[in-house]
Amino acid sequence: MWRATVLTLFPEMFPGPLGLSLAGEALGRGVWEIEAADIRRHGLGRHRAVDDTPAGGGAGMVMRADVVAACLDATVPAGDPRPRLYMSPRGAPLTQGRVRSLGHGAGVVVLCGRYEGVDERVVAARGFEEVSIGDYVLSGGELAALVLIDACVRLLPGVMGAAASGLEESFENGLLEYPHYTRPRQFEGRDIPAVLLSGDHGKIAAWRRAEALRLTRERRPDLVKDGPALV
Ligand code: 6GU
Repeated sequence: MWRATVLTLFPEMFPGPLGLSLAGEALGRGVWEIEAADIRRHGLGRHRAVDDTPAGGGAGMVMRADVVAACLDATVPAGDPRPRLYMSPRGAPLTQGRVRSLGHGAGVVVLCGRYEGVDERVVAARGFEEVSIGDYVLSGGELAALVLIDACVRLLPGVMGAAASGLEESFENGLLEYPHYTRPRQFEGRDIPAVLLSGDHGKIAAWRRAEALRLTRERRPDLVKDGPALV
């Protein structure tokens, strides 16, 4: 079974939203599982301290290498084949390709740090790879971990309603998705594009491809190989 182990100071955040809807139903059916390990349980002293002031000075606190290592070593057996990911805005950007490859594996071990970060030595010593979910800063890695796990879980067999529906969406074909419409036929004076009501499946497919390309050129020229949109 695909398994996510999350090391966090806020274990109550898991499964959180992943306990609802398609991911939550699949969790209940045993398609995947999630375990949140409380780093605080490995904290030091009467106050279970998990962080300390940065070497070299400066603002904020840094999570201690010994505490994070103790939590990992007590939670994840040596030889566990799952990749170890440290959620951090400094990390390599998460892509749909990486998500697909993580979804095909045994699962993930995810370390959530506070923004000031985790002592670099435990990241190196325990083989964590830094991963970011975008160019903005979150107050902790937990929301980023939920994003990463959601993206993986929806690709597992038996999670999405229609087996194919995970594959045609944005990024799986390198383009943004075409626009969707449903009833009513007219909404506040706006019609559904006539081609979608024509019953001509060849024309519908061609329209959708053209719209996907148009939207991608407009919004994400970086995704289109033949260069940015002409103005
Ligand atoms: Cl992965 N973690 C945090 N704390 N902030 C982020 C992020 C990750 N990705 C973007 N911002």
